[in-house]
Amino acid sequence: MAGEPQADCLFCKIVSGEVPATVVRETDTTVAFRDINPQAPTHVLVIPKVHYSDAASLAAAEPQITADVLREAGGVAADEKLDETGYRVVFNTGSGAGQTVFHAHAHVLGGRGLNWPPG
Ligand code: DGP
Repeated sequence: MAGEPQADCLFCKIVSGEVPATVVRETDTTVAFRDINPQAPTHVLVIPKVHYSDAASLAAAEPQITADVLREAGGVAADEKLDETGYRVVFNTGSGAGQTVFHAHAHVLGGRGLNWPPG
């Protein structure tokens, strides 16, 4: 059923605690944890606790939780003092755009110069 935990989903296992992660923030609806393969000095993933495969399907079904994810991304940036230097929030969507884990997640990247356009 939409939103329910998926047995084969890595990020659902992080939500449940079955797979460990370095959690930096948590709310009733979201978890933020450090990326295992950081691409910047700060690289944190913010995920909804409910399972949707990507940001667009999350937003269509759960607009409030989508807002929670974005608010928490801003909270991570503030915690990591990225507000002044700037940071990037990225939702890779689809394998052609580099999505490898099909549970919606925001990448929060900062702590170094970030080029535009991204590769
Ligand atoms: P994406 O490629 O946009 O689907 O991002 C998935 C990210 O998840 C990628 O940057 C690496 C990260 N990742 C993969 N496996 C793990 C894990 O077991 N723990 C943590 N903390 N991050 C993971």
